[in-house]
Amino acid sequence: MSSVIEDVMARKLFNSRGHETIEVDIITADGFGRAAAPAGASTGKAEVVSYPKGGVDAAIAKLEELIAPELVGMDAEEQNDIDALLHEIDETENFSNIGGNTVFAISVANAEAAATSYDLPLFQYLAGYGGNELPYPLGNVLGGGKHALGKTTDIQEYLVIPFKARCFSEAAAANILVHNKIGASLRKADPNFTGGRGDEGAWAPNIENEEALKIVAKACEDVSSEMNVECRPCLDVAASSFYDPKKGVYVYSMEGKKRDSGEQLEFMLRLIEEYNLAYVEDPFDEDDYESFAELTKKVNNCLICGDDLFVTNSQRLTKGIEMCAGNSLIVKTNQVGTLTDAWETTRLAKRAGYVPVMSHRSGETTDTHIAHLAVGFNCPVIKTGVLHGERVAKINELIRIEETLGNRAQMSRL
Ligand code: 2PG
Ligand code: MG
Repeated sequence: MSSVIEDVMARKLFNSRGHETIEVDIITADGFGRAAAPAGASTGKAEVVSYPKGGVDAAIAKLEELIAPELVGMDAEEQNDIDALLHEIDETENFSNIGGNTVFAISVANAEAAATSYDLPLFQYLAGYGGNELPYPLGNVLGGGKHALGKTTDIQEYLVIPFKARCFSEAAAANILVHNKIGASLRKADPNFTGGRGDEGAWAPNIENEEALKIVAKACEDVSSEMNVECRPCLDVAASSFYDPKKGVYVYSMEGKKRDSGEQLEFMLRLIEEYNLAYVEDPFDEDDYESFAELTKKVNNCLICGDDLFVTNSQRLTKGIEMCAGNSLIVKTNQVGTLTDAWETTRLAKRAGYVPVMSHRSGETTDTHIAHLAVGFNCPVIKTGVLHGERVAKINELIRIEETLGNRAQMSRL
């Protein structure tokens, strides 16, 4: 069996928003890997640059001219060396020369090519024999912000996590039931609701922020008793997207209200306590480590997660750990570029007791690698949508992984 790289190819595809994206194929002597890059809409400003000037076409040209000739002949098993080479070829701090999404697609396709060279599924190749824990699915059920059009919630995502689910497929079914019940409640509350959804398949109603949370919390409660699980509501506030840095306020347009940092902290605390939230992502602006630390200190039994705050970047996470800002982080490999970088940040998080949450992006393809990365990196939670084909693709892949593991499979310990 040989994992020596024989060919590297790239093509232009479309993502779930109809935007262009890059897909890479890597062929080894005995294996094959293929990965397509996702795209964010509410991106953190410290993320790497997705594409060089000229977009996907320029990225493909650079891959063909600069990268592929270097990769051919290398061993796909040497993931660290390959990822280091990508940094070297790029020569910038933020992959602005060859593009973070080019790097992402190469890095992930390479890992898969190495795995298949040895007839292993990617999750098992990444984790060795230890990868037998399935993550809890954190599913987006309602929202707005930058992921929907028109008048809808300022808070970007209302999500559900089904604790105490006995297996992954039961967890997925619980999230779908919560999504369905919310749809029914929204139709009851507003007969004019046409069933509109945002980028990730979550309902996008014209409703005030706390009203929405009430509906989500009630659906969680109902499903918890019907299915004998413990569904808890969660939020991705994506607060940077409605923060006005000049005035230092969060602008809640649905309520016509503005909140300064102190008021935002009080508001978040109240929502966490009143609705028993299990998880709150990006409750403050992406540079406000202090408020993250304040909130983390005050909560009990709630994950305070940094997405735009950390952007899967080990330096930003190190600062967060030093300041005790948050207790969880989002892992989106294309925020940082390579698999090796994402793995290093995940390991750093674990050592510091932060819970890593493997995550999709709002613009996706049917690529299912995050399902494998969640299990392979041993992330206790995966954030992916509940409905829409490109979201369900990840959920279905986890159901297959659960089947592959057979009676070794267990839900993660969180
Ligand atoms: C987020 C993500 C995914 P985007 O903010 O967490 O839900 O959105 O991919 O637009 O950054
Ligand atoms: Mg987020």
